[in-house]
Amino acid sequence: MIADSNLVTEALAGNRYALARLISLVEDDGTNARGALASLYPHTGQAHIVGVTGAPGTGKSTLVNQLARSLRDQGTTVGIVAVDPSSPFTGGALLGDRVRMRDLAGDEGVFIRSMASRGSLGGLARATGDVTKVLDAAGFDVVLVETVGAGQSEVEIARTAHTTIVIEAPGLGDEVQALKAGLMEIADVLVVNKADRPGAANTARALEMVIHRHHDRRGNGYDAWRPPILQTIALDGTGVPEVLDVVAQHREYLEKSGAWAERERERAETELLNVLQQELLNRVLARVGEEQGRTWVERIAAREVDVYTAVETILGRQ
Ligand SMILES: Nc1nc2c(ncn2[C@@H]2O[C@H](COP(=O)(O)OP(=O)(O)OP(=O)(O)O)[C@@H](O)[C@H]2O)c(=O)[nH]1
Ligand SMILES: [Mg+2]
Repeated sequence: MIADSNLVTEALAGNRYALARLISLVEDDGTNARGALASLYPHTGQAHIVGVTGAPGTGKSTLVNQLARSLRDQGTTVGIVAVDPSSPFTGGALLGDRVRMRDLAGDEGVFIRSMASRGSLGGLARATGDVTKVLDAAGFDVVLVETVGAGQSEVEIARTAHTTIVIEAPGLGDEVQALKAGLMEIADVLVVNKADRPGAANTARALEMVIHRHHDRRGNGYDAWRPPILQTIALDGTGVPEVLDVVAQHREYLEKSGAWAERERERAETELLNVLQQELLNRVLARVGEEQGRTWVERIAAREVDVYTAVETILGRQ
């Protein structure tokens, strides 16, 4: 057994067992996790964090698997975080995970972690960010983060990546699926997967129109990157090297334009606000106490007091 206090040292030294334990510790949060995160944080900031998001079943897991294999062929080490929130679509994810495990098992240059669903989506976002930090600190060159782009929280997770790949697939509906989830906003690279299926070219064309209209509206600030649209067949790897080329180009663009530093600041700000919000809420709730809290809820529901007056009173008492 390795003591919790040695986990960081061991994990950073390349001990995979320690790394797995450290990730579990961080996932579960708690006091020990905070200490571990504090000591590993100075070692973060090296990895290229690449988010892979899109509607359920578009082929995210299959593509992540292929991207990881191609990166390994280039000698690049890869951490993978697969977020699998409790959803009715987990069948595909599980299949994808199994495929991935088999292909990449036994390779020291790859570390895969599937995230269990958390109590809350906010908790999931926090845990994903922290696990990504662990893999970054452990020295993986690229960290691929797979999230189902199905809601605001997933969009938020994707926003913490340096490069976000949004995946579409033909035949998922009449409209372009990603539009609904607001994923266009965060796409740095668009991939139409399942290009072996009919309709892929149409999907690509539809995306082209939308993304370029959207891009032109963004004006010409520092964000001069036009998200390229690529087609892939993740099942056999067709188009995957091209995706990696574009991802590398995006990294170069970020570094040269100053957008890399800008994204780091954005991430720091989002994290600070999220943690501050959560901590303040926890502290206030702890002081109010469960019983008092319930009393306030009852009084608001009974129209004895409105919510603003209630909050003013609660905070005034701190
Ligand atoms: N025809 C075809 N099928 C594909 C392709 N890529 C993936 N699939 C299949 O599509 C299904 C879903 O693939 P996954 O990789 O699990 O998709 P996912 O987006 O990770 O799914 P969730 O995690 O459940 O949202 C699987 O049956 C894959 O084999 C492709 O390029 N062509
Ligand atoms: Mg999946």
